[in-house]
Amino acid sequence: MKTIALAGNPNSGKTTLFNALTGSRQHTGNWPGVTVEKKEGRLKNHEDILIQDLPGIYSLSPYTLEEVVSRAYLVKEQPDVVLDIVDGTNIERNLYLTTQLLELNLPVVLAVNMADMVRASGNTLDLKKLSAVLGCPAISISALKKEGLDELTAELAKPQPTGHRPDIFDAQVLQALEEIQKLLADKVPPQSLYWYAVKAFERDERVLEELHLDPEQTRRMEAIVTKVEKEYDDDAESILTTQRYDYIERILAGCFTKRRRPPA
Ligand code: BGO
Repeated sequence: MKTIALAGNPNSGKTTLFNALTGSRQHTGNWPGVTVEKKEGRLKNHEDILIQDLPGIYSLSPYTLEEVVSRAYLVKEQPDVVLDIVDGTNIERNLYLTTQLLELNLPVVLAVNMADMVRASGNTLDLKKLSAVLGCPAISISALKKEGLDELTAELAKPQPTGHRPDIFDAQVLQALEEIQKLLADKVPPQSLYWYAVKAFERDERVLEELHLDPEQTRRMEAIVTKVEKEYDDDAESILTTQRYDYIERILAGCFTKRRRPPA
């Protein structure tokens, strides 16, 4: 059974898309140990493909129950594909989560939703370019108007390779992440090593707890992180957030065009 995890921001149209892709054949329950709704269903006309709906989230931080549930599923269960739905009318904010999903080393398919509203706004988004820079397929859809869903279904049914990891961080941060990966190499599954390194760099408490670093490893980790913090005069988590938004701004400059207003 191929499993597709459906991830996206709250209000991106995730429920509408889940219903459109699975029809009425859904199973609803709770995620283990928490009162967060868990829904799964079979992709229409593809009995062998399960769509696992994840709670709506803005990032893979450990601060809300929804974030904890979603990231635990993605990292531990390793779905075959992550279907990332983004609101095309709010692309900058929505791509923040995308930058994090692309670090999981899982194949990602991007569904850019609200195509009807993007069209009506007069703005244009070049999805070919977006797909090329992100290293994953990007498909324009309207979950509400049921546009682009056949193309999306066909993409989901194809074997999906893991794309390249986009160049989000600068040289100093990448150097630190390299060093952290060496430190963690025998502690985490190799396919998730980069994701763990990013989270350890951010001093993510849940990840640090899980890693059980000894005092010497903790000292070395701190030395790597504080060196970068001193260079930027900022805390590690904010450094990564800033660089993610800088990256999104850079890529959107190449593929997003705002409607030109006629002169008054
Ligand atoms: C309301 N196009 C448009 N125009 N709207 C869409 C599309 C699309 O492609 N896809 C979804 N929506 P959810 P999450 C609503 O409910 O699926 C709309 O949180 C309303 N409700 O219809 O719930 C969708 O699961 C009253 O809108 O998102 C929904 O991710 C007035 O986006 C909203 C206006 O979709 C969120 C909208 C009583």
